[in-house]
Amino acid sequence: MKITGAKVFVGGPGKNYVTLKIQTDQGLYGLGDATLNNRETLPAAYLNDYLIPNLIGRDPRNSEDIWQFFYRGAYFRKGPIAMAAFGAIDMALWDIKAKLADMPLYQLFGGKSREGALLYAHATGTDLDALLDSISHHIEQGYKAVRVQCGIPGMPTESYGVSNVDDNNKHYITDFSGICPNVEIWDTDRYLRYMPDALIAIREKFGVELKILHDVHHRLLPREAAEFAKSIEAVGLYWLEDPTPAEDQDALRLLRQHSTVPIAIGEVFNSIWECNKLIEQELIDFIRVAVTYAGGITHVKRIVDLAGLHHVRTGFHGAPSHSPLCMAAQAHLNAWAPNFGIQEYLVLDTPECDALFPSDHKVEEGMMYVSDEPGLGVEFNEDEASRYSYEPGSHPVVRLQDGTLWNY
Ligand code: GCO
Ligand code: MG
Repeated sequence: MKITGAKVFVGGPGKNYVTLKIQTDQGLYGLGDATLNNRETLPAAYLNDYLIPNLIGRDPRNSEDIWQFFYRGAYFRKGPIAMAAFGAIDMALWDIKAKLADMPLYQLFGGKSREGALLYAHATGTDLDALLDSISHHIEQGYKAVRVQCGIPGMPTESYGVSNVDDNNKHYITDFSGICPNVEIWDTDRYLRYMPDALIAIREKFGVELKILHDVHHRLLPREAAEFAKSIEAVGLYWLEDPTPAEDQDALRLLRQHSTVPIAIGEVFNSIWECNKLIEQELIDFIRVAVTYAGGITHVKRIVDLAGLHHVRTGFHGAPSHSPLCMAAQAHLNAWAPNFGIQEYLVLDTPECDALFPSDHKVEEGMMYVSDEPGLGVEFNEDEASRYSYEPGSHPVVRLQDGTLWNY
């Protein structure tokens, strides 16, 4: 069996999905996602210029050797652009392998450990009242876990993750007005004074059963993160996400010394070499990598297995920028992983998205049910794809009030 060709498509309904289709001489094809949010043209160029010419003629069943060939063969290792491009190839090869076996992908990992995978949705409000309404809206839809992000009084601009609740599905992460980012202003003191009471109010209103998550988005210093985590112990958070930028991994020890709040980190990581210390030293409770950004199924499965040895559960990244292909790859891992925790999920199933990526993966009552179709269980409609093209967009950048650049 041989790979005969591969094509990259960039574009989608309101998002620049980077979709790879690998064709074989047996008519079977595989699909993968290389969408690196707000840098989408770069994995596409890496695929077109370097990787696809090296794929032609190879046996697609040798996904491990192909992964090693690209990873080691590049000489310069890791990095989000390369790993997203490898990730798309790897996903597509596993798609082909499972189609050859005529099995849904999760069967190749070891079958199902659960029927449905717990999801969390994003609740958001420009103030606490709006956030409480947004949480109620998600509970009415059946969600048992919600991430809560709230506007902070007196903060000069909206904080991370806050959007107008009238549009719960709004993709607030990307601004499509151009390639140059907007500036948001951050004030740690206001956040530390306001957010603990807001979280306590949320717990009081919704009771003990609701799983509450909160994303600090790398904004605190280690000492501040320890203070914050200590002050919200009574809330009983399901997780506190990215309390500090995780480049300085030893800093998390301070947080651990002062609090037992579960910590989730990893959405910006792209290899096991950024996860291994946090996992092996048990400095985190949930690993947040995404199958796209972290080199595909082959590499992420290694991370999941390492995490399982250290009581660390999965909480894969599922921002709106991840295409249904990445979410499908994660759905298959979630069905299998003995150390599955939760899956982030933002509603993708607009009619336009469904038309581009038809599938019967299902979301019901805050749970995801994996498709039983062979392979990843997602199709790609190339006629629909021809309606879309790349649109320049950007993340905001964050500055302190005195102008100092901070962490988005
Ligand atoms: C999350 C993340 C995202 C990121 C985004 C950046 O927890 O879902 O923090 O919202 O901001 O993926 O591209
Ligand atoms: Mg996050």
